[in-house]
Amino acid sequence: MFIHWALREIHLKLVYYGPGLGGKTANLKYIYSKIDPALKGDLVMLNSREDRTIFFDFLQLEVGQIDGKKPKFNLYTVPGQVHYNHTRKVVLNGVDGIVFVADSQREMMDANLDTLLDLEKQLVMQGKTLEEFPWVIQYNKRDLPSAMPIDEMEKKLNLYGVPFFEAVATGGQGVFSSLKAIIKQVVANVHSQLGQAERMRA
Ligand SMILES: Nc1nc2c(ncn2[C@@H]2O[C@H](COP(=O)(O)OP(=O)(O)OP(=O)(O)O)[C@@H](O)[C@H]2O)c(=O)[nH]1
Ligand SMILES: [Mg+2]
Repeated sequence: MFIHWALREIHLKLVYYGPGLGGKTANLKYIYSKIDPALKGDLVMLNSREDRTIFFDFLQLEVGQIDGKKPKFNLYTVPGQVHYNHTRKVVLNGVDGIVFVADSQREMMDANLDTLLDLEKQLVMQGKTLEEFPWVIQYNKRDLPSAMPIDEMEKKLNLYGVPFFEAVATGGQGVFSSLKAIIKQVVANVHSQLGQAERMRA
């Protein structure tokens, strides 16, 4: 979280995290295509020639008000490919909320698990834990024939019973429900942090 007191703006960082090709960039593309231009910035995508994210995607949204301040949600995706570990760490720095985009295809379950463990490790390095941090799970690619049943995926991935959503990110199904749910969690969290920040400033 970053507070610009003069402009009365709060910047909050949401990161889409998950295995390579799981559909993180597809989420941002869909959100970008549906949001009123007055409430969004440009969609910045840093891709390889094969359309894989090599650094991050970025989109800024303005959403309502928190305690008289304008919240700006900065949405990022990380590169899912295993060898971009350092980049994920950089993008994740200062994160306020996470949408974990899992790939529902059965053959991707190991990659989902490895990526979730990797996420937990990165959070611990920032002094946070998955148990206490705002995050939601999006089970993406529900349209594919090898999609695992949700309750099986839940048992493997949803260790802390966080909100979860079924999605087909390319068609938009589940994209806004996931986004709204993470915003809700982050806003609830911010209220308590804001109180502390105001007191430290006084
Ligand atoms: N069938 C289907 N395809 C999807 C879905 N979501 C994404 N895709 C496709 O999967 C491929 C990868 O999607 P991306 O959004 O680029 O995946 P990513 O998670 O950003 O991948 P990295 O940037 O490499 O980490 C693309 O060809 C998408 O069109 C989905 O729900 N269903
Ligand atoms: Mg991507």
